[in-house]
Formats: sequence, structure tokens, C-alpha cells
Amino acid sequence: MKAVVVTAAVAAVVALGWSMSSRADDPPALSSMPASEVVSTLDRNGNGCVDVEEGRNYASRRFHALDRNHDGSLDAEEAPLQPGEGADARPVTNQGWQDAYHARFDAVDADRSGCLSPQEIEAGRNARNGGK
Ligand SMILES: [Ca+2]
Ligand SMILES: [Ca+2]
Repeated sequence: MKAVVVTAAVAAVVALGWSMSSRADDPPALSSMPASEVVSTLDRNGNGCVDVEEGRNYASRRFHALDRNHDGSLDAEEAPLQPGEGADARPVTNQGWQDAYHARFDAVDADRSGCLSPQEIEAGRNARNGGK
């Protein structure tokens, strides 16, 4: 019963996400989404959380979408610094971007399940935004 409800919700959010996206290839920015929507957007295998590969896939697509001048790196204009990132985090290459993604994933994956639940993402955000 719960699975059915979750699946329906995911389908609805994904459909909404696609229709709102101006370019289908442009992955949406996750920072403005509620954590539950982040998960439903990235959760391809439908297990209710964001696996390492699912997040990496997004991170890679996002990198290429942000790299507007296609020089293989993101400067602070293409990818504004996120909370917790120092000025030396830009410019960043795709490799550095992926490394940062993995570090963030590990930091957020509190139960070490290799999959990020909405609760973990929410907690990770609160921690990053200066929460105690
Ligand atoms: Ca998943
Ligand atoms: Ca660039």
C-alpha cells in the first residue's frame, strides 16, 4: 500500500519536473527542491533513496549543463559556491566535481547504507546551512 502511494507520488513529481524544465537535457537545480522531491527526481530504481550511481549520474549531467563555455571546468560564475565551499573550490574540473559529490554523499549518508533517504538529505542540508 505504501509502495503504491510512493510510486504514484514519484511519477507525479517526475512528470511535473519534466514539464517545468525548459530543456529536457538540463538537470534541475536540487537546492531549491524539498528533500523528498530531490529523492523522487533522482531515484531511478524506485527504492526510495538516492543511490551513489543515481547521484553521480545527476552530478555529471549537472556539470555539463553548467559548463556554459565548454572548457571542461566550472568557474564561480557557472557554479556559484555552495555553503561550506571555500573560494579554492572554483574553478573545478569534472573530476574535482565528482570527488566533491562523493565526499558530500558520504557526509550525508549517515547510516552508511550507500543510499540517501529524504531524511538524510534534509539533515545534511541543515548541517550545511549552519545548523547545529
Ligand atoms: Ca534509488
Ligand atoms: Ca566552464
